[in-house]
Amino acid sequence: MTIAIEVHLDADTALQMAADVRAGLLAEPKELAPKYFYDERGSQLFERITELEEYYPTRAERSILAGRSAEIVSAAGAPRTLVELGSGSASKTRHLLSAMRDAGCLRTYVPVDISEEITYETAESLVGEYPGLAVRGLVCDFEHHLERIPDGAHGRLIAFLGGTVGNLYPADRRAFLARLAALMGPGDRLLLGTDLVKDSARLEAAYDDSEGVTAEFNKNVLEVLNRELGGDFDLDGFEHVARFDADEARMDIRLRSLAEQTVRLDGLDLTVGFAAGEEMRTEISSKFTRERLEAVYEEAGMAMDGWFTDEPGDYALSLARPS
Ligand code: AVJ
Repeated sequence: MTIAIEVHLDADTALQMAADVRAGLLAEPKELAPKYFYDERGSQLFERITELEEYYPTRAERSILAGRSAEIVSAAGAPRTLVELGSGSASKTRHLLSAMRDAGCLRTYVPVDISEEITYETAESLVGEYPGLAVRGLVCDFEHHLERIPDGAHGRLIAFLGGTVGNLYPADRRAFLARLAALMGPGDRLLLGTDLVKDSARLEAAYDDSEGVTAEFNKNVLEVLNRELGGDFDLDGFEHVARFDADEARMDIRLRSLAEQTVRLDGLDLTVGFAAGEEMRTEISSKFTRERLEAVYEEAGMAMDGWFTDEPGDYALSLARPS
């Protein structure tokens, strides 16, 4: 069979969200997890963000893959399997798949994504574009089902692109990378996309664009809570805040309550108050340096094995192996 896709989504997902949002709204300060941004509208808004003049990371990552995939595949030891965490429409992945095909090593693509529909669609198009390719997809929340990734006898390249690792807090990031390291064999390599530290004006513009798309994307999480948890958030009662925290080397993204207000979530049987000016964090997006990333790998039981940046040095793809 050319396409085989396993689905691991369950009733758990909804319960998890309810528990998670309740804890976040009762915490001091309040906080929501960035994974709740991405309903259909949120995913569309993120697509628009990637096309904004100010938002450089997606273009930077694509330019590295477009120019250096052959080098990356060779440095990774000509793997037969490409695993992609958060594969989506796999638009940037084709550069890696083509380089693997040209190197004669391409056998299997393992997309891992939360969306069943897009995973099937992508699998169908890719088997058409790469004759002989086997797709063994996984539909799941990869933070929970990492251990279900199929083995690969001849080396796997595990790609985690888009800078999403930057959304994890240091302790969660370390745990996640350590779990990855534990399931990697000596011939496997991680390919990780990370945004790099740069001047705060450019960073803040990338997360607070002049068209207001990022503000809309941020507020959309309230719409998600209204729909999924029976909430009555008034989106006009909040404003988008995006600041670079230089001490922590990360963007800190929040929603600020414009007035004192009360929000009811029937699905949680919960009423929460917001003070005027109160800020609720919705995302962090960490920015790295090469040295910092080396340390991040080391504490997770990996070692950096390759470093590829775009021309201006805005963004990096790095390779790492289990140590
Ligand atoms: C796709 C999660 C990496 O952190 O830059 C873009 C998400 N948030 N603008 C990022 C995002 C606001 C993005 N990631």
